[in-house]
Amino acid sequence: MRKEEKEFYGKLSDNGVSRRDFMKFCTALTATMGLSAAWVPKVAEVFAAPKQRPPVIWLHFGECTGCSEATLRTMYPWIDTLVLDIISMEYHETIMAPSGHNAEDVLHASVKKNKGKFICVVEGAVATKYNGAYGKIGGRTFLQIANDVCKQAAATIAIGACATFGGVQAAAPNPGGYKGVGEAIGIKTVNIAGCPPNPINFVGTVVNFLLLGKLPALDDLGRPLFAYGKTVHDQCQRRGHFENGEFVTQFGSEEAKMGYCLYEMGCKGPDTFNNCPTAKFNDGTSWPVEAGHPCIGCSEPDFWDKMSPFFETS
Ligand code: FSX
Ligand code: SF4
Ligand code: F3S
Repeated sequence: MRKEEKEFYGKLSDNGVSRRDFMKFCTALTATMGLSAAWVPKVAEVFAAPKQRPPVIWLHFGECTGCSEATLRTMYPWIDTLVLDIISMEYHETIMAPSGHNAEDVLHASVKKNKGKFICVVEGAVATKYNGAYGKIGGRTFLQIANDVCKQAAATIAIGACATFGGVQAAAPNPGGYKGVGEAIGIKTVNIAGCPPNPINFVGTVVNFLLLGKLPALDDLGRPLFAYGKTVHDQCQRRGHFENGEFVTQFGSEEAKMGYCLYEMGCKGPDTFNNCPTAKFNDGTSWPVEAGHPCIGCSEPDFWDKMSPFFETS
């Protein structure tokens, strides 16, 4: 084992994380990325002995910060350390120390220094009507900031329903003309859809880039195929009940307790592409349907308008 790997495992164990826990995480991540088990040691190496630390500038526009929360906290308590070790987080309003003018200075300096080399992560939707007047930071509109920053990045990753397709801000009547960042400024983005998305799909995209030197293959909506290649319905543990015509028609009923299919309760799993049933949330604990709630289609464009009413069949 190389010196830096030894140090890495020492650091993990100081944080109460065993090598076994870490390998479990790498195995889950490798499987989610659609790679064979033979890749697990290589994936572990990306964290244990990072070869390059790409600069990342993380922007916030119209959103709830749930995507940052999901990425930095809930998956594994120590994921934030891992993620921050493999990238160089240059700017992120929620976790950086500077504020006000100092924060603005950090952003400008970092874009200048890393021009053409940094990965821009965008969280939140961009207001486009009235020259973007519905959303501003430090006197500049989201639209101006996105145009200035994203267009100088090596790649832009849109994280969450808001940054990818506009999210709740873009729901009718959408007075501010909110859009996903790609559509708002006319660039191609990698879209990690979901409200919030599963952090493992974001981490998988970054690790794919570090391991294979390229971004993952995408569907026609810009979503990585490894995560959004199949419908929720096709991977759902309740699918057998669907095929047998065994449905829940009331929450709290015997059928609900028996884990019957939630289609009659409005489940949008058949129209929704995401890996929730296999990747699950919170360290593989559960996902909406497993917890008894129908899928509301949160990884699909315009789901607030197109998938609602959420508790009725479409
Ligand atoms: Fe949007 Fe992120 Fe929904 Fe929130 O910030 S995807 S509102 S859960 O989390 O952008
Ligand atoms: Fe499909 Fe939803 Fe039924 Fe699962 S609960 S089988 S996703 S309709
Ligand atoms: Fe979203 Fe449906 Fe998964 S609501 S979190 S895509 S189960």
